[in-house]
Amino acid sequence: MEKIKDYDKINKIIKEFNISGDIFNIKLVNTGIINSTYKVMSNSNTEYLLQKINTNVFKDPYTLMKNIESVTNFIKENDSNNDSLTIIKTKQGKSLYVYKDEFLNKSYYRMFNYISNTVSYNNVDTLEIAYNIGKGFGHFQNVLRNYPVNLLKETIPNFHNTKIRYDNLIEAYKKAVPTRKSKVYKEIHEIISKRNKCSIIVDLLDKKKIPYRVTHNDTKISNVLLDSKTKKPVAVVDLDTVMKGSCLYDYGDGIRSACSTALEDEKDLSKVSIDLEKFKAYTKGYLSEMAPYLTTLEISNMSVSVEIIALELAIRFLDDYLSGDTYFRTDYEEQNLIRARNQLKLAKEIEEKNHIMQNYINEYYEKYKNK
Ligand code: GN1
Ligand code: MG
Repeated sequence: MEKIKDYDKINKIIKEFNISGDIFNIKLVNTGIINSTYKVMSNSNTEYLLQKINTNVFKDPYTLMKNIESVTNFIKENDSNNDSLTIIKTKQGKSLYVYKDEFLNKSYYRMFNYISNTVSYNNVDTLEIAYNIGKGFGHFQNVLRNYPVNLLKETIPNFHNTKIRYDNLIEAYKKAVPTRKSKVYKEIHEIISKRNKCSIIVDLLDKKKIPYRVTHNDTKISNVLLDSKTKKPVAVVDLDTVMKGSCLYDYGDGIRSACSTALEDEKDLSKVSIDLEKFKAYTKGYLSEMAPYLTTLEISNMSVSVEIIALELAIRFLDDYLSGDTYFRTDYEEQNLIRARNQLKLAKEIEEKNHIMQNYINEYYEKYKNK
């Protein structure tokens, strides 16, 4: 946890929300690389999360909050096993508080309850945790199977459209400053050689060969809260990107996040690979929830989806590096380039293990499909 720069301002903003008791403590939580998050404790023993929405990324915060409100209400009504976020309204009964600075620039804040007796992880240390994260995201998709997918608005258009992400990267490369352009020559060529992979899932959706489902779109491990004692999944959080999409992106991104042997910005590429034991555990957890509902084409594309999402992340990181680091938060000059190289290495490792991975997927599918 870091020190808070604008303590007085944050303190004032928190008071705009309908919290119980008085503010006792505020801490900056630094896990995401998009929004800024603060954990707020009140003297009535209740904990909250305050978040400033990054409007550079989420252009329409009101639509975003409507999606979240609708999905969390649906989960609460239809899921007796798991919990979901509760939006804490402002004293005016709104789901967003708009802060205006002295130049009348607006920033948007929202608040959630903090789900107590839960933990979240940035690394998967045990197979039990990998299984439970897979199960948590699988359960989320399972519960939302019957949610009318077209009610959801697109909070970030073409978010997991790997084809468009690829085209954007090529444009960014053309426009980039020479100093940065000269550093990515090898990576750009590697990505170009994999161009066909970028269209696989998008084409299946476009041609209606696989269904649109309610998807989370940011299935990193820290987005499943686990029970602190039993380590069973309790709730899925970070619902900003809940939209319609392919379950393959969620599954692939979950494996990418839970089963890489190194952090996303590890520089030593020899450390970056995929941990097959964690992969098996996550896949088991996921399929124990979703196997009965997936189509044959979804199943047969599961292993390649992991490679595709790693490639997509490499593309997005490289695009941001070439465009001057305006999207992802960076702590040092070449962090986005390092992240891109890391994800390309991961994609290569996954490609090599593709058959082994798909065999396990088929095995667990058979095991759980009739449950
Ligand atoms: C961003 O901020 P965070 O960590 O929740 C990004 C994801 C990436 C992830 C990579 C809205 O998520 O798509 O996978 O970074 N979220 C958005 O670390 O772009
Ligand atoms: Mg996120």
